[in-house]
This record gives sequence, structure tokens and C-alpha cells, in this order.
Amino acid sequence: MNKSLLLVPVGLSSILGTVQAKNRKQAEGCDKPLNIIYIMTDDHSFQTISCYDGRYNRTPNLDRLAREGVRFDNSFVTNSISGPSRAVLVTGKHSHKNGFLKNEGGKPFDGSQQTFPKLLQQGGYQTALIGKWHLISTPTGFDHWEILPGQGSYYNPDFITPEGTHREHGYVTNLITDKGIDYLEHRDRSKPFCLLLHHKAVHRIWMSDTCDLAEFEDQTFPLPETFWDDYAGRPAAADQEMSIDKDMDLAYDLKMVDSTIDTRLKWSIVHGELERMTPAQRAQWDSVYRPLIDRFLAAGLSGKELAEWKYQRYMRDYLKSVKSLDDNIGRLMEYLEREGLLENTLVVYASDQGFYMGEHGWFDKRFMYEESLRTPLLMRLPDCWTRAERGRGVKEMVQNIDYAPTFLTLAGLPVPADMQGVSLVPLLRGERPKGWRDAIYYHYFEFPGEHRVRRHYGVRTDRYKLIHFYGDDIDAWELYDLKSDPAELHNRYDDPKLAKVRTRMHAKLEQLREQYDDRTE
Ligand code: SGN
Ligand code: CA
Repeated sequence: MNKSLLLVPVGLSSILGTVQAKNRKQAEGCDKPLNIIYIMTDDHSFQTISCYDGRYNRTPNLDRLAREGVRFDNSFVTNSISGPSRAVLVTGKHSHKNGFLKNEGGKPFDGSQQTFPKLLQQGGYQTALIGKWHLISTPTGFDHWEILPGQGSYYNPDFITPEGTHREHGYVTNLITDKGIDYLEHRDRSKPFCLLLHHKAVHRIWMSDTCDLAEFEDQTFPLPETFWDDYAGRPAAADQEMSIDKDMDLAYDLKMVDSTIDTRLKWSIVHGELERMTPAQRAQWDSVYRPLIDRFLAAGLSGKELAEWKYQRYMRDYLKSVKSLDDNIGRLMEYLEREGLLENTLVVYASDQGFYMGEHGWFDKRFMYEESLRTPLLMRLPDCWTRAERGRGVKEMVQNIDYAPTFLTLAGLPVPADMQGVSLVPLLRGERPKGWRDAIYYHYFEFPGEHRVRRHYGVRTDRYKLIHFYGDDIDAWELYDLKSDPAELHNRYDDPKLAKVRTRMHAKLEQLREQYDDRTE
């Protein structure tokens, strides 16, 4: 892509003047600076958002965002795991450049580096971060912050502020939304704002709000076609530990807590999430789960039947947590509308990565396969900022390195030359920029680690994907034709029919490793 058209080096005041003038022009009719609300959830699959995929549930409030804004249909992450994804978000750089490679076993995020919230602050914005942070070091670049420790808790969570840690009563998705609205109520009205609202939901172990406990209990979900994948020709996929059948825990993940069900992980829910509940919350919880446990014990399931029962429970619990998320997004949107803020605020919805809803038999993420490489991305701009038709699906490939350049551009600020993403503003405005990127680059680092996904990097174009699993005990290449094999079941790396494609994809991979300056392996 011709970056010079979209990026502006810092410090060149004449160019800066041009950018601001261009942005003023873009914002013709908008008499106020643009506010930014970036809502990010955790592990929210596009499969469970009805504007992307209507098979499982309805998400009317997310659908509204898509209807009134744009839906990115080819939206990807660079490294499908929480901390790294968040570091990419704030820096606009791949993991090997921002230094935060993995959740576990790496270094804390270096908060002294350049981030978009700091640049917005310098440009006159007030900035805030509420919810999951997960970068170990204390947040920098925020005038206001209130974060969950690590992964946080669903019920009666602790929050960390500059003053220390305190516990609050309630369900985490409601509390984070309340805090977001409260921040907006008490903000400095003389300045534009940027609020990052980072939910815990819908992270494992998918605990719903008490008011949603009974939802989805009467629904049965179709088993994904690849649920019983045999992983032939894919050694890394064969050796993971994220299988619903083998690794999803009955007590911990699926809440079948009973003295007769003994699991390695039971302790952590009994003395973790369940222990945090008040007696009233626990009574409501047990009123739904106790009968489910009794029915499960009476059924005496095993083998395939048990695995398919686990899939159904997983889907129900997950979708209940999504329901609360969607309701809370509705609540926030109502507030923004009531306050007239939708007229000068960009509202973004994204997840830190995608997630498996039983495809390949899995939960979790990490792999460069489609379900976890992709991530939902919806953006709603006020009318005066866009001449594009609303409710469009954008097909161009975008990545989470692009968010920081997008926010800076919309704020009328220059995008530093060392940011590796590009602004999505042309796409938001309905343009089809010539020379848009024709491939994305991916690199996952966390091995050894939970779920046992090998380190790998790769390239994806609109049709093909090349992946290299490397390190420790593996050196395996995979090549997929996404057109004939969208489920990525057939590794064609050694197929002579794809020899030319393989050569081209290797060249593309080398080009991207060079462009992004990734020599880590
Ligand atoms: C926790 C989960 C894992 C999950 C990682 C990373 N285990 O460790 O299942 O893969 O987080 O998730 S749990 O027992 O603590 O639930 S991430 O979204 O934060 O990257
Ligand atoms: Ca996540």
C-alpha cells in the first residue's frame, strides 16, 4: 500500500497543517471535534453477532451499530490473544515492535512508549480507560483509568484505580457500562474525549448475569460441521489443548459443581468465582444450575454424547454472557443518543480477537485459522463525517494495527511514521482506495503455554493462507485455499497443483516480514 498517501511523519508542521485542513474538509458540516468511544469485548466471536452471522442469537444493539455505521467483514488481528492485541491497539504496531509478545512468560508492557492515547492527550483530548487492561504495567496516557486486575471477575469484581484496589457489588458488564456513563457525565465538557471501554465478557468461564441465567436453556444449537475434525495433515492442530471434548472442564467451564464430579479445575470456580457471590446471587445461580447438574448426573453421558452435550452447555453459557453485553451496549447507545453525543462521536465495537464456537471441536483462539484470526469490527461515524451509505459491509482487509492511525486521523492529528497500520478513514467514508493492502501478516508467540498452541507466523490474502508453525519440536508449513476450503481442513502445502501459489505466498510472506521488520522466530 502506498503509505505516503495516508501517513504523516511527526514534526513536519507544514504537512500537519495540510492534514488538519484535510480533516476539516472531511468533517464539513461538523462544527465540533470528534469524540471517540472504543468498546472492546474479550473473546467475542463474530459467529455470535447477528449482523455477521444469524445462526445462533440476536444482538439488536450491535446490529444497530452496524446498520448505522459500517461492518468490516475482513477484520483481523495480528496475534490472537488478549494482552498482545491490546498492546497492538494502543501502539498501532505489531507485537515484535511494541514488545508485548504474549500474555504469559513475557515482559510487562513498556508504558513509556508512544501510544495513541498519549498522542490524543497532546492533541487536546481527555482520555479514559475503563475495564480489562491485561498489560501488567500501570496504564499510561490516560487522564482517568479504572481497570480490572488481570482477567477480572464476573461477580462483585475488584477494580484498580490510581488510589488502590476496591471491590464493587454487581455483574461486571453492568458495572463497566455504569462507569463508562458516569465518566461521560463528569467529563470536562470543554475538551473532546476518547474513552476505551474494555469488557471482561465474554471471556472464559462465560458466567451470565443473574437476570439472564434462564436464557437459551430451551435452545439446541447445530453442531459445527468441523466439530469432529481429525486434524489430518495439521500436526499443530492435532496437538492443542483446547478441545471441547477433551479439555473443557465439567465443573470449571460448565459449572457442573457437585461432590460426585471431581475435576482438577473445580477448586478454582468453587473458591474463585462462586465464592465471590453474595448469598442472594448464589441462590439465583443455584436455582438454575442445580437442576441442570441433577439432570446431567441422571443422564450418565459418555463418549460422543458427552462431548456434544458439553458443546450445547458451552453455547448456552457463552450466549447468555453475550446477551448482557448487547443489552449494555444498547444502554450506552441510548445514553449517547439522549445526550446528543452520537452527532459528534465515533463509536467502535471490536473484540480482542475471535473465538471458536466448536469449529474444529474447539473453544479458545490463538491459531491463525479464520475463527480466531478474524475479529468483529463495527464503526459508527456521525452523519457529517461520512458520505458513505450506512449499513455497508467493507470487504477490504483491515487489522488491529489500523485502529490507532484511524483514531489519530479522525482527531486531525498526524500519524507517526513508525506506526505500522494505516488509517481506515477512506473506507469509513465509502471510498475504495487504490492499492489497499492485498495481504495481512500474523505472528503468535505463546508456546509453551495454556492450550498448547505452537508458535506460528503467516500471511493471508483474499484467497490463500500460508502458515509456518515453528520452534521447540515443530517445523510445519500449511497452505490453504480459502475459496475451495473455507473451513481449512485440507493442508495443500505439498500439493503440486498449488506449487505456483506456494511460491507466490512464500514471496508475499517474506515481503511482509521485511515490511514490518519481523526477524523474530
Ligand atoms: C486464561 C484462560 C485461558 C485463555 C487465557 C487467555 N484460562 O488463562 O483459557 O486462553 O486466559 O485469554 S482461565 O482458566 O483463566 O479461564 S485472553 O483472552 O486473556 O488472551
Ligand atoms: Ca481475549
